[in-house]
Amino acid sequence: MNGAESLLRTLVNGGVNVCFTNPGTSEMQFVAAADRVPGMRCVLGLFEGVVTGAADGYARMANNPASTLMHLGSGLANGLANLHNAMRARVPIINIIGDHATYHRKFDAPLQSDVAAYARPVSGWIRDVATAAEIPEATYDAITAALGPPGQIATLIVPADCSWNESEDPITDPVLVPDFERVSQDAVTAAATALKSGQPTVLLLSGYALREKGLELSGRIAAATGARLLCDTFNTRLQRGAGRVPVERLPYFPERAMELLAGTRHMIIVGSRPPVGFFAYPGSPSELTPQDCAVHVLARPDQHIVDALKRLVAAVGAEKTEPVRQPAQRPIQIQGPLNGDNIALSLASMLPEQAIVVDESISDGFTVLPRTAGAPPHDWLFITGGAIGQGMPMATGAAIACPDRKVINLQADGSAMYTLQSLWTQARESLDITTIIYANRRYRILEIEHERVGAGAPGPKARDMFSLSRPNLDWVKLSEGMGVPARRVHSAEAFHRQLAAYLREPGPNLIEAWID
Ligand SMILES: Cc1ncc(C[n+]2csc(CCOP(=O)(O)OP(=O)(O)O)c2C)c(N)n1
Repeated sequence: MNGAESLLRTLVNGGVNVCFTNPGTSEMQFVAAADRVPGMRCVLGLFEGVVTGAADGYARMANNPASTLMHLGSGLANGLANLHNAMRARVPIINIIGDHATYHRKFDAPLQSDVAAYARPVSGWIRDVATAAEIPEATYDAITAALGPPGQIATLIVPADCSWNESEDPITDPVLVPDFERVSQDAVTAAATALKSGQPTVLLLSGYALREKGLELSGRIAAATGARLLCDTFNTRLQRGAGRVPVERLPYFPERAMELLAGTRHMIIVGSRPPVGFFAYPGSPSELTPQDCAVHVLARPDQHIVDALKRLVAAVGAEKTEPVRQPAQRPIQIQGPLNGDNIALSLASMLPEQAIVVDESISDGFTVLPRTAGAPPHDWLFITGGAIGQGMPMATGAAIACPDRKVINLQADGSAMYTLQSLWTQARESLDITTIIYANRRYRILEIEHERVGAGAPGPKARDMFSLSRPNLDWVKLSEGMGVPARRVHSAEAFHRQLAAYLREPGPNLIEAWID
């Protein structure tokens, strides 16, 4: 068996069953092995940003890593922005990067590059294999490394000769999921003391604290002690909706976040970090925690968050306390201009139970979270690292992880243009995704930021750099050109009707919401 086949079989034996691919010549042995090895679903993406973003979306929903297959340094470099987002989301991914044959590297052929150097900033683990024989063990180690804790990107660089040379048998041992470290009793006691102090206290939640179990425990603590529940602005996965424990999100703009935190005397960090501004602005601080607020770290992201919360529930005597739950609420009247808020209301009125919402709505989505709070239970995926072009790939990966759930991609048009090839993969794989394009035809957030950084009102050149008109993008044609049915709508009523129709049908489909 050659190295590529042993690699593929070790992945499948280790429970890695999906590979998002964009192969080249140095990955041909892997491609050939896919035809011999059952159990690996290979999903082609037509740009590496699609491949890596899809692997992120998959991991968030499957709680298991997908693999990617990319072509040398250039292929990996194309996928880096979404690997950055995935790294910030702390999800597991196994990158398989083909490289030139070991003996070919010294000739500096055109595609020669320092693959490890491209991989380093986003990878928690890298191995550049030197022989075919070491491939099975390196692959097994990559799976273990990716699983964390809490979850990280493992990059395996595979020279072409290591792929085609005779290798060892694939590893069949079960993958040992790493244990998450339990937090110290001191950390639990310090948090409990703060909560019992009677002073204004916030629990800042992230990671697994935002899944149902973590929220339930946090809700008990909050109800028993009067503490407030907050979460980061951009989260890997937030489980929310009617009947679940609601959590307030830290606002994006630092001054709003500081207003929300004003008066807080204790901040208990649960899988998060003390909050900082997304950007710095002239004259405003980077750190958002009030100066007289004590910060207590209950659990770091790599520690056992749910166990820490359980122990904190016990320490504050909240075992029998009922948390406050989100009441069910559906808006009924939607009319007027087509804008972000009306789209939010429409969505809230018909969001299907167990929907997965992939949110890259940027400036038109400011009200969508509060509006949908009382919809039936659903999952919300955010763009975690601020690198735009994540929404469409992430929706693609989430739909592959959860074929029985409706995926709704709230998608700003400028960000959509980075990775719109995702639509083709969605069509080819028959994924049940409804994409809502907020066609405001500009980089609206940058118009806002231009003022906020103190540069004043944008002049003609600046406005031109924020405009997506001249020509306008035709999302119906773009979408249909990649096999995804689409409709353009100009009013809130028409949007509402179209969304209802598309949510009834299996996707993929796309609505271009023309926002004036
Ligand atoms: C990879 C990457 N490139 C560039 C940016 C800078 N950037 C942030 S928002 C934005 C424009 C977003 O426009 P759009 O998606 O249309 O949303 P809108 O602002 O109109 O709501 C840009 C270019 C970024 N965050 N990430």
